[in-house]
Amino acid sequence: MELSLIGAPTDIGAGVAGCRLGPGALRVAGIGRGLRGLGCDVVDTGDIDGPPNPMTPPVDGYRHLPEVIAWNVALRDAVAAELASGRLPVVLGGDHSLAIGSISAVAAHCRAVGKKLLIIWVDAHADINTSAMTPTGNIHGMPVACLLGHGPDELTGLSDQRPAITHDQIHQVGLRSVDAGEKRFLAELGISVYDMRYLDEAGMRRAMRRVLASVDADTHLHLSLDLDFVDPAVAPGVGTPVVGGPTYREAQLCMEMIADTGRLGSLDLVEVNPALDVRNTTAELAVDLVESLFGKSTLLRVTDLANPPL
Ligand code: NNH
Ligand code: MN
Ligand code: MN
Ligand code: MN
Repeated sequence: MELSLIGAPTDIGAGVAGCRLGPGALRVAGIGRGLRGLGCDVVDTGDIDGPPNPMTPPVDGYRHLPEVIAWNVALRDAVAAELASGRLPVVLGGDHSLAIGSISAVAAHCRAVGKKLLIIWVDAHADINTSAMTPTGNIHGMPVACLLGHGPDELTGLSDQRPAITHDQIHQVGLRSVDAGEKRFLAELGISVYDMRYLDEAGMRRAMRRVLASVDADTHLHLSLDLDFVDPAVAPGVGTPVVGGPTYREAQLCMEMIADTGRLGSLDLVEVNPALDVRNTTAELAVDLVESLFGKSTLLRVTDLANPPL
């Protein structure tokens, strides 16, 4: 597996500063070393560039819109370049607004090479606000809406077509903090959501079996992993923690089941905020999860996609 790390050190989309330090923390936690240890060929392309965080209030429902656009154009181009050279991009965020640029590039690439894109959005939040419904103006709460065509032209138009993706190309897992407008919008659009209530009742395994049911040899899986997905007792270094999240092992199972498909094609690691962390716990957790995602397992495993374990 040939991977490229792409650092995107910004928090312009978040309400709390600090996840600009995420790429460095993930590198210190050993993301490159961990992946190389699994036999991956890893190139660290360094950090992309963009404007500083002006720390100004929202204007017309968006905080820092020009800066968010600039970072996402740069990231879209960096992700597109790695995909074009046949390498799997691993975006080291940065806040979750970066998924707009990342997934816009992935969606265009999939159309160019004839692959079916499926996005797994793993998060405590739905990130489907628009400027009309956002309670904060923070654009890290809006990337799903933008990718589906609801948002400013400069963000909805970053892929080869608008919208970049359709509602049936995304599954959301782990939600437990959804704003009032978002609840209506998720229902209206018919998005597939496995919220904490579902995970409590049916378990991570059943959720992931359903998420992955349509995956076949032509599928490109994109995982957008917001570290606030994991319970804050395990992942304290995030800007918007929400109690009642998955345990360490539930999060690992989610990663392991994605790994078993062998179809992971791109990855966002976002919302790690070292300024709020306890030592480097959350970046180290992210590295553990990524190792599972790229095949680390306790025992030797034979994956038979045609006959999955019951
Ligand atoms: N829903 C809130 C908002 O739009 C919080 C979003 N925060 C996140 N999303 N970290 O993943 O501001
Ligand atoms: Mn998010
Ligand atoms: Mn979140
Ligand atoms: Mn439908």
